[in-house]
Amino acid sequence: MFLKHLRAPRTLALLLAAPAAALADYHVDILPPASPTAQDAYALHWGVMYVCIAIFIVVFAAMFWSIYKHRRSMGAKAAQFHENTTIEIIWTLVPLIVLVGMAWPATKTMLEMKDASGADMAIKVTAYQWRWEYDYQQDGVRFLSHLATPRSQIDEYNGPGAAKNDNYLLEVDEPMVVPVGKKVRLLITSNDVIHGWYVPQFGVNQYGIPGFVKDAWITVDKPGTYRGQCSQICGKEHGFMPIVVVAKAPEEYAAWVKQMKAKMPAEPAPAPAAEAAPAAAPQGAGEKVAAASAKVDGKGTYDTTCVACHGTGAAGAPKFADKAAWAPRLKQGAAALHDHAIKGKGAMPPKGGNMALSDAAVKAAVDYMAAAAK
Ligand code: HEC
Ligand SMILES: [Cu+2]
Repeated sequence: MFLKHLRAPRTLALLLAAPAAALADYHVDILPPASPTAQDAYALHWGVMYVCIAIFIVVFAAMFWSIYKHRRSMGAKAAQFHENTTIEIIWTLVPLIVLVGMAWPATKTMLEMKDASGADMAIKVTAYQWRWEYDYQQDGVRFLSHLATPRSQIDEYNGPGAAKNDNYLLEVDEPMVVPVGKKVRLLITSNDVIHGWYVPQFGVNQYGIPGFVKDAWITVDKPGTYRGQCSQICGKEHGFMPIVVVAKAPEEYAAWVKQMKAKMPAEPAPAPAAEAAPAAAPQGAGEKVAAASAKVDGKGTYDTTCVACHGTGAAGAPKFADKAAWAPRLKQGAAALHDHAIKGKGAMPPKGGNMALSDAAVKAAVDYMAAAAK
């Protein structure tokens, strides 16, 4: 039965033929836990597994022994113990004790997972189609984290594509960084659809739900890199929004905060009144809208929204002022570019993911980017 489920019999043959030393690498287990609640979950996983194995052995041993010992050829007569109160109490109590014995520690762990009180710091995690934003509540650092695997490794329309990286689809341009040994509270939400912040080694798999803020917590005990993925089917690029968390010693973390702060864009200036006008204008005020949108600030929109990807060329976006990257795109003409920026194209989300932007603001940003690439 089990063999039937092996992908290819060849795998089995290889495993059997491999020397024992090589086999040492093939242990079957979940990833090593790296946070207290993950440790508890790991202990529960194996604890419950041992209970299951013990029950399996006892039940099957009793069954096979009974079948063998009381077989018909030995002239066995079936014992009659209908309505035997003693035995009914025993076979109700034993499973009850086993179940409560497992449920008790499981419930304790669940409650512990939900208790983010007394945290040393908080990070607001916002999911977008298809990237993550980390907003450090105390340290004032805020950034987007995108898939870093190049598109050329992903697309296989014309053959197998480029050679894949070791951490293919599990690598980002800007990882979330946390200090080791500190209790970090995560405030998880979403900007569009339901996503899931899932990092197996932390034992955290929390939905990000638009309009709700859910919390979770981690205390990473060892410096290192921990990887995960969005656990909800959140749209066509669902597989392309990995999570990478790097845990650093507190001093290194402080240095990272300083470095990130230097990179942060200045606070955006308050939106000029003209930008609010198109949305507020009543229907039929066509002329006024046109006049207002003419004043929309393309550079301002670019600096607040589009720069996230186009500034560095993250996730396959044509880089700002990179003439070679823009040349073939500019050939499509302004109308097509406007349309693609508003409706989205490939890995580019509609309006760069900022649905609060007016169409005019997006068009102005496209014009600004196009002018810089000419
Ligand atoms: C999440 C990352 C991201 C953000 C934010 C983003 N873009 Fe893009 N953009 C991309 C990617 C990726 C492409 C390449 C899409 C493709 O051709 O498959 C792209 C392509 C474009 C193109 C070329 C489209 C074409 O037809 O070749 C324009 C124009 C553009 N973006 C404008 C904008 C504007 C304006 C903003 C800000 C309002 C913005 N982008 C924000 C990722 C982004
Ligand atoms: Cu998602």
